[in-house]
Amino acid sequence: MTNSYNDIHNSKAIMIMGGNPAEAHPVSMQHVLRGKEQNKAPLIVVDPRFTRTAAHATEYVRIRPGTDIPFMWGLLWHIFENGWEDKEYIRQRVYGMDEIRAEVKKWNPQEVERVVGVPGEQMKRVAELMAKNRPGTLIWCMGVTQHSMGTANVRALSVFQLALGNIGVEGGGANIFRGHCNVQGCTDLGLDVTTLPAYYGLTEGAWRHWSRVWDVDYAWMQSRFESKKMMETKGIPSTRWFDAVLVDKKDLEQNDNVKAMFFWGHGGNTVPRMPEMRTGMEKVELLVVVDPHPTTAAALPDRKDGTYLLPACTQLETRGSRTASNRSLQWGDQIVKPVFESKPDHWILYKLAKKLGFEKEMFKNIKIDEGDEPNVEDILREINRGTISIGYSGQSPERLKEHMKHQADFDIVSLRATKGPLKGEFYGLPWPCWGTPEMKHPGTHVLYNTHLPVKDGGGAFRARFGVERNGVSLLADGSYPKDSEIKDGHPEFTYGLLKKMGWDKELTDAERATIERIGGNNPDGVGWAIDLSCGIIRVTMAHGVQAMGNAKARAVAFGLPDPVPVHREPIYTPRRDLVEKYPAMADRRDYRLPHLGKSIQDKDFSKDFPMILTTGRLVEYEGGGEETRSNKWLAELQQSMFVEINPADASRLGIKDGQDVWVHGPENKAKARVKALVTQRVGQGVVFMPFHFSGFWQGVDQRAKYPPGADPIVLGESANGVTSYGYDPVTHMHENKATLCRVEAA
Ligand SMILES: Nc1nc2c(c(=O)[nH]1)N[C@H]1C(S)=C(S)[C@@H](COP(=O)(O)OP(=O)(O)OC[C@H]3O[C@@H](n4cnc5c(=O)[nH]c(N)nc54)[C@H](O)[C@@H]3O)O[C@H]1N2
Ligand SMILES: Nc1nc2c(c(=O)[nH]1)N[C@H]1C(S)=C(S)[C@@H](COP(=O)(O)OP(=O)(O)OC[C@H]3O[C@@H](n4cnc5c(=O)[nH]c(N)nc54)[C@H](O)[C@@H]3O)O[C@H]1N2
Ligand SMILES: [Mo]
Repeated sequence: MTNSYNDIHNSKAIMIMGGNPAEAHPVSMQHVLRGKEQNKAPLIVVDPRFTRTAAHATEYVRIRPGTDIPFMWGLLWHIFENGWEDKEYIRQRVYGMDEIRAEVKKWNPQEVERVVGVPGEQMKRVAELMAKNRPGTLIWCMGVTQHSMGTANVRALSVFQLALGNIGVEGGGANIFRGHCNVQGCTDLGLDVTTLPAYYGLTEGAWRHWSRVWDVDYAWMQSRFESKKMMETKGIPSTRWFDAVLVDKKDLEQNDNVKAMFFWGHGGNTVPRMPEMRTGMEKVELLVVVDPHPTTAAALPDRKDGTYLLPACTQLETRGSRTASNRSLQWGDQIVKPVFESKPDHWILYKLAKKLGFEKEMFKNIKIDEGDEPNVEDILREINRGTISIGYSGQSPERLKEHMKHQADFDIVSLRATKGPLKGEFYGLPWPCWGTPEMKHPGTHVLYNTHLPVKDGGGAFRARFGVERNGVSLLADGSYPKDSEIKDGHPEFTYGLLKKMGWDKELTDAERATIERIGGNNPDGVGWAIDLSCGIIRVTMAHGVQAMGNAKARAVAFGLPDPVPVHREPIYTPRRDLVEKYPAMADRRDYRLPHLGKSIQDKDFSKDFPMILTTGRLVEYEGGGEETRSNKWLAELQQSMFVEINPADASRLGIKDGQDVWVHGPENKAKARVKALVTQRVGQGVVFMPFHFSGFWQGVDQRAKYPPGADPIVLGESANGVTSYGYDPVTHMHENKATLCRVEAA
């Protein structure tokens, strides 16, 4: 998220794509409504379903699931035709827009209508609304990302905002509403199997950096792995763990199949292909659930031995920092003592490390408090020491606690403290909060904002991808953060570059000593992001310069599949007429596993499974629903699992509202028995299921399987019992927003 919820108060136009904040982010929705009302901002909602959010829209656009790229290019077609793009912004700050133009040319109004289903007039109206009401924000959520083309989708939406010059300004932004409390913090700190914390990657350099932060020997760290190669190989994402249990060993890029699985705060009914996951759960030798609830792991597989439930307590029963959607941190206090014998996650982790014999290394610089609990302040201090790359380094426990104490001093729109001891700082010190806590950087409310000096929360696009490509400069052209002494683009800073600028003399002796220790025989090569002293950041910032460079944003992401995002039909599509022109990606391998695309799309499933199935959220329940379905007040509000179906489809299939139906999926004889909700909310040919239910399996109640007294109040069939294969080639995010199914009266 480049801006914040609060900053939407500044937006002159608001477009929400594949997000239903009225249900999934009801508090944030209040900020959207403020922006809409105060600025008379058009609110455009792009969704295959007429959602509760769409009910607030000034313009609702119904698209076919899985057609976000052609929709985006269709808008840009009008913008380029009319010269509405921000030409100077593109010239100074964007790389590759001409290649985008060439692709966009193909998406004339006729082709957009054929593929997306939106008439040309509406496309033109929406394009004009966004072009003529600037700055505008583009908000998106899972309707855009949970696709076999998720990464390309996200890039197309970002390109749209770049074309309008909407990135790096208040009221603009690419604002992605995140999911759980602290999901942003989890992503930042290592949940992602492709990287060590703070996006350093998995290279030797990254491991050496973190070994220095953790104060352990790199050689010792390496000895923990089977080989250096495996140490630097991406892991297996939770979307596909059971494939690593089930596939033939020869298809795996690791020694052996997975034999043990930890569900650590994972619902289990939240990944597609549950029939296969169930087999995986039955096949592993060890299954451990670390959760306040027994989860779907209790209800689904038939297994007795080698199964453990470690009772974790919730965030309300422990303390520590959490990171919000807009990159800001808050300090949370313990609200209640852990109930029963449950324990905080870091306690469980410490005990586990102890059993495995590496707790001394793992908790070397973290005090173990009374009751064997690792000190959470020390944990954040360790995070601060290492996460220099994203400026997660300045938010010390002490600073965060001050922010909580002085909440009343912060302005609700600018997020700045306007009075009191924290005057000038942004609430929660949203990252990047550059350098050490002592440097007192105020945090960054709006990313890439050249209107502010770097030391006050300003910035520019980073120079992460080199300085030129095929003879074309990747550096910014005449655009720079306010007060910068370098009035042009520049590469990332190293100690060597600092010397060239003659600024190295401004380092303290201690900072220089740290850099030289890290650099060994090549101190000039030490980059700003591994400089544990943060001296390079401190000195460049004093010159108004951003240490991570000043480059153009890449509209063309060379190095990724489809550097220019192109439309590809979902791998399960009813539109056979489009498959040849817009094929899925060829089968490939990644994340240690085979990855199918084209070979599935080549088979026509649409005769037996003619309806598009999409899935998502209800306001009453959260995620897999184990917690919320166990809450009697919420459980009362949604008592049965259902499928939304259009009245025309329902009448054709002889289905009445409230009646039981079978929803059949295209793989593994998947099926679920649910109630029909006949509604205009979905268009013809599209059905929707919420994914919060569990505890029924293919029509059979599994309640007896839960440990006594631990069964949720409401049980129901899982949508993911029906959803199918499909993974984004970059992230392996699962496709759960566009697959096929067949609905029949039960
Ligand atoms: N009450 C509640 N709130 C939650 C959660 C919860 O479980 N319950 N979960 C939290 C989490 S983890 C997250 S990630 C967020 C998610 O929040 P959202 O992404 O807003 O929620 P979803 O309902 O999954 O999907 C949003 C919309 O995408 C639409 N959609 C489906 N396919 C497409 C498509 O191809 N293109 C487009 N443009 N739209 C499409 C769906 O119709 C749906 O209305 O919510 C968070 N908030
Ligand atoms: N079909 C379909 N599938 C989806 C989606 C969809 O839109 N459609 N959305 C996807 C998305 S965006 C997400 S984020 C995932 C969510 O998938 P999950 O993360 O698997 O779902 P949750 O139910 O939120 O899981 C959280 C679990 O953590 C437990 N828990 C709560 N607090 C704590 C704690 O402090 N410590 C520990 N150890 N456990 C705790 C809860 O009891 C719960 O069992 O689902 C994904 N799956
Ligand atoms: Mo999520």
